[in-house]
Amino acid sequence: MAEPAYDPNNVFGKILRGEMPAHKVYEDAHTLAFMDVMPQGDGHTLVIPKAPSRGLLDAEPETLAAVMRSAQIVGRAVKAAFEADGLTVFQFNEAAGGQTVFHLHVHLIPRHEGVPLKR
Ligand code: DGP
Repeated sequence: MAEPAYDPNNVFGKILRGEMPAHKVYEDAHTLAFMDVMPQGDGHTLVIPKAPSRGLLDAEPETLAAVMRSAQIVGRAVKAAFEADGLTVFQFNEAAGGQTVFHLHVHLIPRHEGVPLKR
């Protein structure tokens, strides 16, 4: 089945266009990273592409490469900043897959031994 079309009227599209505020921590030509407003752990950060991608399934390969490059850069930085023991990375696709904001994003959560996620 074809993936639904990208709708630019989503909160991350608005953040990219400067129509909504965000606590930005990293930006390059192809991606933006900012803090999650409903963190599941200290340092919970999101990495998004500037390209209009709904999720993993419709994104161009170049977009996925740029997002994962930035996820590595930002993941290293938040793990160090929060003196974490590890890093959890996850990504959801479509409502049935747990996605609530329909602009591709990768979650990065620094993790400490024995500390569960908040929800
Ligand atoms: P999901 O689509 O299930 O991967 O989750 C979307 C995440 O985006 C969720 O952890 C909360 C976060 N979020 C939702 N709205 C905003 C917002 O306006 N600003 C920021 N910074 N994060 C948001």
